[in-house]
Amino acid sequence: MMRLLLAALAAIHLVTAQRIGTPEVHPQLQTWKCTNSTGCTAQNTSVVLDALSHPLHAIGNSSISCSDWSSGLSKELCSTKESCAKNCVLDGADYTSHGVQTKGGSLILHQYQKSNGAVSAVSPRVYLLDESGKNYDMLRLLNQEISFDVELSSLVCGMNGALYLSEMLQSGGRGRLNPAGAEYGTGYCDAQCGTSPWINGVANTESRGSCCSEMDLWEANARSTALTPHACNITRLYACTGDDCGSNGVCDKSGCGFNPYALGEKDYYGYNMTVDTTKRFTVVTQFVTDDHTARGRLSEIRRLYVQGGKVIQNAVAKVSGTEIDSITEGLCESSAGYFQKMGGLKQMGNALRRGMVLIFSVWNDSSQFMNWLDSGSAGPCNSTEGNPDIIQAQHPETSVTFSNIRWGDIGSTYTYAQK
Ligand SMILES: *[C@@H]1O[C@H](CO)[C@@H](O)[C@H](O)[C@H]1NC(C)=O
Ligand SMILES: *[C@@H]1O[C@H](CO)[C@@H](O)[C@H](O)[C@H]1NC(C)=O
Ligand SMILES: *[C@@H]1O[C@H](CO)[C@@H](O)[C@H](O)[C@H]1NC(C)=O
Ligand SMILES: *[C@@H]1O[C@H](CO)[C@@H](O)[C@H](O)[C@H]1NC(C)=O
Ligand SMILES: *[C@@H]1O[C@H](CO)[C@@H](O)[C@H](O)[C@H]1NC(C)=O
Ligand SMILES: *[C@@H]1O[C@H](CO)[C@@H](O)[C@H](O)[C@H]1NC(C)=O
Ligand SMILES: CC(=O)N[C@H]1CO[C@H](CO)[C@@H](O)[C@@H]1O
Repeated sequence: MMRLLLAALAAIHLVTAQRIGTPEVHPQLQTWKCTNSTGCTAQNTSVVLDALSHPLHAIGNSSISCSDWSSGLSKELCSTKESCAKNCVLDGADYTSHGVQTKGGSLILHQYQKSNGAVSAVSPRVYLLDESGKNYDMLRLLNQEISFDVELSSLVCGMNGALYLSEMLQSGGRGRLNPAGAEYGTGYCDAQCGTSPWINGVANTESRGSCCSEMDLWEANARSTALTPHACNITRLYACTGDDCGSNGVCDKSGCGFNPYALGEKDYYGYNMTVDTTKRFTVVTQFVTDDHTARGRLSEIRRLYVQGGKVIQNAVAKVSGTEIDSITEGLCESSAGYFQKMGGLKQMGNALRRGMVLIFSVWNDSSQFMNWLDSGSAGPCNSTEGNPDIIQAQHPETSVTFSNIRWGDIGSTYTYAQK
């Protein structure tokens, strides 16, 4: 029965869809769901690398690539969506060689990989799958909180270890031209509306951008950190063209951010500071609504930390004479005009209510050296030390570890009341 079914499926793929080659083995990453009354329950979730980190090649010849990050789609094999689907096969990824390792509830991402003595940048980006391993886990965090531990002492100036949410499709856009779907990491989008060779796993022959609302829970290195919602006035992945993709388009690219240093609190976060980045700590983010239910309107994004068994309240900054320690309508009014135009916290809250995909990445920035995060008014780094060439030469071991990822009722995730 099974064999007949597989044969039938294979036959369908042959005529209609880009095929699945070698199987995918997802690294398990245990996460926890928590409630006030029952504590935290473990879940057998796993992670998947982005589709572009999977070998995608011509059928019958694995040395002919169908697309990659830099050069885009192969002109010969992928002139149309249909031909691309017919000519190409997607193989399972090798996680270790992409700098990704998990153990229990812990995920380590390395920026560089050494092979045969040569160091190369791998910049892994992975997505959280649900317990079936077939679809993304949809986190619905309105009137909830999420917490995780982070160890980022080796993330120097210019690096970014990120943990964030994007409103991707639960299936990764699985369909006739994309049988692989979330299982092979398809369907990425974010508020920068970037252009990738694929949109929802289908060849992006018109060079559109992939836009969707994005909630940056954590973009940080050992010197600087930012918490930033980015709203879009569309729901789920929207394939933009022209002005829609730009900074006056359907997404707010700058966001309504909270970076303690940028807000004047320069001794709060860093090596040996109030939040001491030489050691591991817990980051808690709470999505508070106006009526304290999941039907309400997102009114505040709160942050706190736990380190060495102590709860550390967020930095308190002065913005136009008012003390603030969270992201509120007031902060966004005064600092994030386009975020407001795209619907602001209310719109961000709608995406959190519908469900978003949890994303982990580590990356560097050869064009701006991550200055927007950690240099000038944003942080203590100088404007050139984030140059990836310097990082590669001096800190090839740079990495981030995320662990103990928990979400649920406000107040239920960071006491570690395990069931
Ligand atoms: C989770 O995985 C572990 C080890 O693979 C297994 O023992 C356990 O039964 C699984 N739990 C669930 C709920 O599937
Ligand atoms: C695969 O493609 C490469 C590069 O075009 C070529 O050198 C090689 O001969 C091909 N191999 C097979 C088995 O067709
Ligand atoms: C979203 O914003 C863009 C740019 O301001 C605008 O052109 C478009 O009409 C807006 N769409 C909706 C649904 O509000
Ligand atoms: C942090 O403090 C420890 C202990 O006092 C010290 O050994 C270390 O050099 C300090 N690190 C930095 C980067 O200042
Ligand atoms: C920036 O910092 C690096 C590392 O500390 C240092 O080598 C470099 O001279 C600094 N550059 C400037 C312009 O201050
Ligand atoms: C959970 O407990 C916190 C206080 O610790 C309270 O603020 C919150 O409303 C509770 N949530 C639920 C769903 O009971
Ligand atoms: C996105 C980006 O700029 N990545 C760079 C990271 O650093 C390596 C060198 O260490 C570059 O090759 C990448 O382009």
